[in-house]
Amino acid sequence: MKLLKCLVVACFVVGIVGISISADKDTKAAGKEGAKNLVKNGDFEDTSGGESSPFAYWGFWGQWENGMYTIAVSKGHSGKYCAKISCDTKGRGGLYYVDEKNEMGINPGDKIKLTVWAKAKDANDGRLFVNMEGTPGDGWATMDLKQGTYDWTKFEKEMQVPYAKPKKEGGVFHINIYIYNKSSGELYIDDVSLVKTKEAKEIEE
Ligand SMILES: [Ca+2]
Repeated sequence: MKLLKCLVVACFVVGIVGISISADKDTKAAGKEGAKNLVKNGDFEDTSGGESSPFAYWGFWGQWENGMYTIAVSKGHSGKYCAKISCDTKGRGGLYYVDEKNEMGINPGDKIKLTVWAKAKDANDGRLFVNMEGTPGDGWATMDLKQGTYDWTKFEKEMQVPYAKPKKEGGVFHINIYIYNKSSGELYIDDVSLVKTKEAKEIEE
């Protein structure tokens, strides 16, 4: 009977805080093995984005290096949606997650695991890669995605966040995730996840 009572209370509480719980669940959906995915909308299900991208929390720019890339909502690997990047003119386009306030809570020395699911069609003659940016500098770690034509594939890399000081006064240490496309064709991205695998215990300057 005690268990039943607990269940009734739990249901009541869930009813009250239902909105926050479901939002939290969305954030965790792309995480693996119980580790919390620190990337918001890593599963691209929230398509209430801003000016540069249809996806909440994600930005996009398609015209680096004289390129012309566009971004759109497409059928997902998980859930309903994913991000589709199409090339009109080869150059460099990028889908990015900027975390200037360090809401992910990343510290120098932390060990993290980055996971990206990708699918491609005729993505040729140019690098597809994740570039880790932010306080430690652009490209402090990179992870290449496969070129060519292939179905949903998981790409994963463990990395350690280097020590660096914010350049601006009052700036906070943070890292950003840039997914760059220098290929032709189409690239689909879903289930971007960044989890901490080990916290930094002691940082030496
Ligand atoms: Ca999705």
